[in-house]
Amino acid sequence: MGRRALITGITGQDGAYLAALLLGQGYEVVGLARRSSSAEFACHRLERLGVASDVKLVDGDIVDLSSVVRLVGEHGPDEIYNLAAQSFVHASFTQPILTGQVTGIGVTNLLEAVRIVNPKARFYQASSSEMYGRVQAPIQSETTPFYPRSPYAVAKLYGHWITVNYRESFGLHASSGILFNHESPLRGLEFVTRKITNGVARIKKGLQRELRLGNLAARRDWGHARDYVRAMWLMLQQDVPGDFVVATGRAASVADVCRIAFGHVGLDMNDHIVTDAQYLRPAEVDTLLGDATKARDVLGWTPQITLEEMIVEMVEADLKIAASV
Ligand code: NDP
Ligand code: GDR
Repeated sequence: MGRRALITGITGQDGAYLAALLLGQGYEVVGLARRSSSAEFACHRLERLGVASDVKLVDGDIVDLSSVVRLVGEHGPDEIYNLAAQSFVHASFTQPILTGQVTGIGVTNLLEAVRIVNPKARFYQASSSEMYGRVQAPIQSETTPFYPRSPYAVAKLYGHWITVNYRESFGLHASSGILFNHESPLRGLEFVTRKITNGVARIKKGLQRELRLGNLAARRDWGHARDYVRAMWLMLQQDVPGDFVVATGRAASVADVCRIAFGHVGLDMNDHIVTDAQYLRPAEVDTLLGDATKARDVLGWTPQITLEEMIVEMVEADLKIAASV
C-alpha cells in the first residue's frame, strides 16, 4: 500500500521541495493550504517544480483546530509535516500575536489532532536555529541551550517543546528538526539571500540601480532547501523519533553572500549596496553555526550543495525572471 503524507505550508519554499521529494518516492501527497482571494498564485512554487497537478490541495488553517482535526481524520496520513508558520522574523516584531498563534499554538492544534484522531501518524515539526538566538555556544547542537531573540523564535521554541512534550507524554512518533537557514530559487523575496539574488539580477538587467539592506555583518549557516527536506523525510523513517540539528557547519556573512552574487555577474557590490536602518531588527541574531553530527550519524544525512553553488543557481534563476519582465 502506498503511503500518504499531509504537508502544512505546502505553498511555501520547503513545502514545494518536500512535496516533490515525497511524490518521487511514490507517496500520495495532501497539502493543507489557506483559502485565498488570489488562489491562482498560491501554487506558483509547486508549478515551478512541475508537481502542482500531482498534489491534492485541501483548504484549512492550522490556527483552526476543527479544520485540522477534520483533515487528519478524513485523510488518515501516515506522515504529517508541519511546515506552516508566519516564518519571517522581521514581521514577527510587528505581528507578535499572530506569530504566536500560527507559529506556536498552531503546532498544538496539529498535535492534538494527531493525538485524538490518528495517534499512529508520524509527525515532523519545523523547528529553527533562530531558537539559539543569542548563542550560548560557538557551534550549536541538540544540547545547546536556547535563547530566542524575536517573537518568531519564542513561538518556535514553544512549538519545539510542545512537540517534545507530546512525544514524552503520549508516545507520539513526533520529531523536531532544528533546521538552520536554507534557501533556493523558490525562497520568498523578503528573505535576505533571495532579496540579494533578485536585486543583483535586476541591477544586471538595468531594472534597478541600488540594493538596500540592513545588517551586512550578520552570519548564518546557509544550506539548500532541496538538501534540507531530505533530512525531514529521513527523520520520519527512523524507528525512534527525536530532535535533529540540520546544518552545513559553515557560516558566512550577508556581505559574503553579496560578494558571491554580485561577483557572479561581474559587478562590484560597493557600487550598488545602500545600508538602510528600516531593515535592522529590534534584537538581532548576530551569528549561527550548526553541528549536524547527529543527523549525519543517525540519519546518514549530509548536505550536497555548497553556498556558492546555491547562490549562483539563485542568481541564474532570477536573471531568467528579470529577462522576462
Ligand atoms: P515559507 O514562509 O516559504 O512558507 C510558510 C508556509 O506556511 C506557507 O505555505 C504559508 O501559506 C503557510 N502558512 C502560514 N500561515 C498559515 C496558517 N495559519 N495556516 C496554514 N498555513 C499557513 O517558509 P519555508 O518554506 O521557508 O519554511 C518552512 C517551515 O520551516 C516554516 O515553519 C519555517 O518557520 C521553518 N523554518 C524555515 C527555515 C528556512 O531557512 N527556510 C529554517 C528553519 C525553520 P501561504 O502561502 O498562504 O502564506
Ligand atoms: P532569518 O532570515 O531571520 O535568519 O530567518 P533572513 O534572510 O530574513 O535574515 C538573515 C539575516 O540577514 C540580515 N539582513 C537582512 N534580512 C532581510 N530579510 N532583509 C534585509 O534587507 C537584510 N539585511 C540584513 C538579518 O538581519 C538577519 O540577520 C530565516 C527564516 O527562514 C526563518 O523562518 C528561519 O527559522 C530561520 O531563517 C532559520
